[in-house]
Amino acid sequence: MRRKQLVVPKKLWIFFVYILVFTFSTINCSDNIINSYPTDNQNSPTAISPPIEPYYPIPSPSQLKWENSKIAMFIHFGINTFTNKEWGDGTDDPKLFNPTHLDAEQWLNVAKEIGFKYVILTVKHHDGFCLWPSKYTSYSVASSLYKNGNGDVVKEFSKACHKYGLRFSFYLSPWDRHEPTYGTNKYNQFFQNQLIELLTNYGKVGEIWFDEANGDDPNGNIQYNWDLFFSTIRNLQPSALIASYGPDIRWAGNEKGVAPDTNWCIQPKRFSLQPSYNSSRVWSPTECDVSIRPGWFYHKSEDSELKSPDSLVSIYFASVGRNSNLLLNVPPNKEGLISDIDIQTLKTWKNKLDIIFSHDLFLNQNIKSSNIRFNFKDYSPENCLDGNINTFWVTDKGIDTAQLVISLSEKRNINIIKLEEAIRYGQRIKSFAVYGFVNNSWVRIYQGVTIGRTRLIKFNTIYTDKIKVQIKDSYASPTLRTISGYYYANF
Ligand code: FUL
Repeated sequence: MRRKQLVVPKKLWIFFVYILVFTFSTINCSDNIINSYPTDNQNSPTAISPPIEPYYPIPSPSQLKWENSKIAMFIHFGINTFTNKEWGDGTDDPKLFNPTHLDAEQWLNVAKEIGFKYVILTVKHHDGFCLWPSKYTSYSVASSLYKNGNGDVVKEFSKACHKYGLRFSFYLSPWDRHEPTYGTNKYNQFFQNQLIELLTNYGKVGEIWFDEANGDDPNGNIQYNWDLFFSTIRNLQPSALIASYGPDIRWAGNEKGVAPDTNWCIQPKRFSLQPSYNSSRVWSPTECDVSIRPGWFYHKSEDSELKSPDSLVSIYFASVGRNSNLLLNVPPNKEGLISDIDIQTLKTWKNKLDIIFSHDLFLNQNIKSSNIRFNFKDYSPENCLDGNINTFWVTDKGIDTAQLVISLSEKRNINIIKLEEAIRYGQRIKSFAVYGFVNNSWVRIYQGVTIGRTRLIKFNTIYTDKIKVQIKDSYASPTLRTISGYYYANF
């Protein structure tokens, strides 16, 4: 009897090869995935695309969520609000603290409306006055006239944060000009006790901001037990991020809201708690703090000196647009409310940003790239133009340069381009340029080093239907999740 020969149809062969590629790429990544964050293609459109190998270090899930927040509100409020000072010396009478109409929901309402994703309150500034009734000092709301000493501003604030779905975060000054033990070893225990109160009584914490400022100790002789503080936070609030002086978020280095033009999240390891993946480098994104007013605390005399909405737009470009988060301070007044003038300024600023970014000229236009990982749709350049930050383009392994050309259905005025890497796989691009096709030739609009979560490029208006993004060099196959183009006439 003649045996029937098994004929495997071509489609089935392709399927076998696909399964093989998938299996090998998974095995290949497994080394890296040990001790790392889950970074495979969990958010990709289909579950079977081979995972992308991370380029370490990469953001933790909390850092990633934080970076995608982009903007946050800082709230400086305390005894200084009532003494008209910026730095109290710790001797002001706590009875001076008496906001007559304090309404944390008003603060959160404003924050929500503007689009801030987390809010950081100064629960204790350098003067040592606590906005919560700490058991460890009498220098707090408990000794004030506010609610006859029965108030707890941190409770009201945290409740409002949880209610409005914005991450409850706080600034706690290590420098304490009131506490008698300050400067001795005992102070570490005092600070630790206060930290535990804040970490255990107010629900989930998003970010904790430690300020390095100390006017009484300019050479930094005071020793804080940072290891103790950091490990306490990790134990009690594992997803909270420690910022400014801390392992998770880096201060941008000034109080003007401006990040360095070249801004890497990849940084030398500084704290033992930072996961470094067997290398000396860690993931450390920047946060740019700045106040809407000249001072950090409310002063009536500054009501006419608010930053203009236009200058806040420039600050947005110089912070968010340079791979950083923007932390904008809006201080409540003596009544305990954010003043109308601040709200109006914020609203006009938001309105301007909405107008600038409302119409993405590249959305779902035509795009071609010189390379696509496995030629898979899940990794195709169309993902950069789909308005979805979870989909992205990536090249084949070993391909570190590439070019992408966007063709618009018609010529347009363009003066802003937004680029974003899929940073959950690391910050990979280290040199890039952008060109516009004008008068039959490619004109260079911009060239730079880092992109990261967001790079905003502002340039003199060009009228074109073709834009080219050239990735000149990368640490690993480059990824991009967003390429957007805009036109704003009123710069
Ligand atoms: C500084 C402080 O001294 C200022 O008062 C303010 O809190 C700012 C955010 O940080 O170091």
